Amino acid sequence: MRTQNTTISPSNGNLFAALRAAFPQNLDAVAVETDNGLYYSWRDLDRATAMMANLLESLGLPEGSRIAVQVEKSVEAMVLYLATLRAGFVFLPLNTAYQSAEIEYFIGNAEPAVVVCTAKNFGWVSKIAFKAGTLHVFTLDDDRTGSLLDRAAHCSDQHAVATRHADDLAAILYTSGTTGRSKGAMLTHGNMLSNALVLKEYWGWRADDVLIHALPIFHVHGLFVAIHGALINGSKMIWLSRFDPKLVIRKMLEATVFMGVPTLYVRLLAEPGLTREAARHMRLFIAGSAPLLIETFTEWQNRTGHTILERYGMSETAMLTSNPYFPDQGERRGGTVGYPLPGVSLRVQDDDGNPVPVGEIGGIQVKGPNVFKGYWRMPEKTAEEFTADGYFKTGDVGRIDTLGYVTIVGRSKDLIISGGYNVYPAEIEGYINELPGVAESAVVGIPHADFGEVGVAVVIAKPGATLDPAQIIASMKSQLANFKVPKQCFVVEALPRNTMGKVQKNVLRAQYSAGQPM
Ligand code: MLC
Ligand code: AMP
Repeated sequence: MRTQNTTISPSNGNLFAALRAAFPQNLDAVAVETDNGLYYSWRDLDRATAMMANLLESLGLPEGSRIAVQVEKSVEAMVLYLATLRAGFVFLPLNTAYQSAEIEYFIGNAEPAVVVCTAKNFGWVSKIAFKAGTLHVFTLDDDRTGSLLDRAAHCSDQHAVATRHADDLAAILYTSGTTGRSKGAMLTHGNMLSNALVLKEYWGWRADDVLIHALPIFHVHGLFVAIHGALINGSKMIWLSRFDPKLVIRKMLEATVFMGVPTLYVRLLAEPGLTREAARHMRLFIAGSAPLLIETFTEWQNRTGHTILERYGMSETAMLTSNPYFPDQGERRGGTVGYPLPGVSLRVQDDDGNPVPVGEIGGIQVKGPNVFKGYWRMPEKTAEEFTADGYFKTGDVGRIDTLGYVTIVGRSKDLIISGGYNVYPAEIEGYINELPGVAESAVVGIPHADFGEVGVAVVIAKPGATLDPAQIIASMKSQLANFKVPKQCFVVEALPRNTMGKVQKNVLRAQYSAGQPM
C-alpha cells in the first residue's frame, strides 16, 4: 500500500502555495504547450499569476470576494484562476454556454466583486453585473487580448502568495438541485489540495508525465482534476482549446495522461487513427463525470491495449472513488468506479438511514477532507443534504461489492448527464411551463450514442391551445445554455401518473428510449 505524499506541506494553506511549490526546479522548462503553437514556461506561469494577483489585490476588494469568470478556454483563463487563488479570492467559473437569464441568476446570487467576460459579451454581462453591485468588469479573450491583461501588464511580477487557511473558500461551483435554482458549492483550499495530493499518489503521477488537457475549464474535471493533477506534479500540459479527436490522437505520441468524459472516448473510438501504435506512448487514460459504458471500456482495451481507469466525483466533493492504477491494488473493473479514495469514507444506506448489506443497492453517502463546506448562502439546504453524523448525501445510487468496488446504478436526484454536463429536468420543465399555451411538461433523459444521455421534453397543451414542438425547442435555444435544450419535444394528451398523481418518469423514459412515444 502506498502512503500519501507528504513532501508538499506548505505552512500556508493556500492551494496555490502547494501548486507553486511543486513547480520543477528548472523554471524555463515548458509548462504548457498550446494547440496554436504557444509555449509557456513555469516562469511564465509564475510571473503571469503574480501580475494578475497583484492586479486583483490593487482593486482593494473585501476579503472573500468572488471573481466570476465566463470566458473561452485559454491559458490566460487558467492563469486567472491561479491568480485568484494566489491573491486569496474566490473563483467562480461559469460555463460559456450560459445565456443572460442564467448569468443574471449566478451574478445576482454570488454578488461577485469582479466579473470577467469576453469582449463580445461585455455589453450585456456588464449591465447585469453593475446592477448586481459588481465593482469591476474586465474582458478576456482567447487571443490574449482584453482589459484584464492590459491592466495586469502594468503590475509587478513579484507577489507573495496570500496566506489562507485550509478551511478558507477557494471556489464556488454552481450545481443545480433537484428542486429550485442552482446552488453554489463552496470548496475550500483544503478540499482541493487534499484531493490533488491523494490523486497524485493514487494515479502514480510521474515528473515526466505530460497531460493532454482537452476539457473545458469551468467544471471540476477540467479545472480541478486535470489542472491540479498536472501542476501538483510539475508536469507539462498539452493544452487544447477545444476537444478535437484527431489532434488528441496525434498528441498522444508526445503525452502520457489523458482525461475525458465518456463522450470524448466514444468520439476517439470513431477515429480510424486510434490504434495501439498511436497510443503506445501513453501511460494512463482516465474517464469520469458520467457513466462509461462497458462497451466503450472493452472497445478501448481492444483498440489501444490500454484499460481506461474510471473514477467518480462531483462538484461538491471533487473525486470520491477511483479504480486502481497500480496492479497490486487490484484490477480496473469496467462498469465500476473503483474504491473509495484514501481518506474518503463512503457508505451505502437505505431510505430510512440504515446501512444496506454488502452488494445491495442504496444511496451513496460520503465524508472526507474533500467534501465541500456547504451551499453558498443556503444553510437550510446544506443541512438537508448532510446526515446527522456528517455524511454528504450524493444523490447517487449504488452498491459496494465484497472486494470494495463501488458501482453506480442510478441517481435518486432527477438529473440528466449529457456529454458530461448536468441538466436538471426541473429547471427545463420550469422554463417550458412558462411558455404560452403550455399546461405542463416532463423532461426525461434517454440513451444517446454520442452524449450518453440526452433530454426529451414531453409537453401537454392548455385546453384549446395548439403547440408546435419545433417552436418550443427554438424558444428554449434562445434562452438556455445549448446543452440543456432537449433534443426532441413531443406534444401529447396526457402524462402517465401513479396513484398518487405523480408523473411516472420511468414510464416516459422507457417509452421514449424505445422510440415509442405515446
Ligand atoms: C454540445 N452539445 C451538447 C453537448 N455539448 N448537447 C448535449 N450535451 C452536451 N454535452 C450540442 C450543442 O448544444 C450544439 O447543439 C451541438 O452539440 C454542437 O455544439 P458544440 O459546442 O460544437 O459541441 P462539441 O464541441 O462537440 O461539445 C461536445 C463535448 C462537450 C462533449 C466536447 O460537451 C464537452 O466538452 N463536454 C465535457 C463536459 C465536462 O467537462 N464535464 C465535466 C463536469 S465535472 P446545437 O443544436 O446548438 O447545434 C463533473 C464532476 C466529475 O461532472 O466527476 O468530473
Ligand atoms: P457535477 O454535479 O457536475 O459535479 O456531477 C456529479 C455527478 O456526475 C455525480 O453525482 C454522478 O451522478 C455523476 N458522475 C461523475 N462521475 C461518474 C462516473 N464515473 N459514473 C457515473 N456517474 C458519474
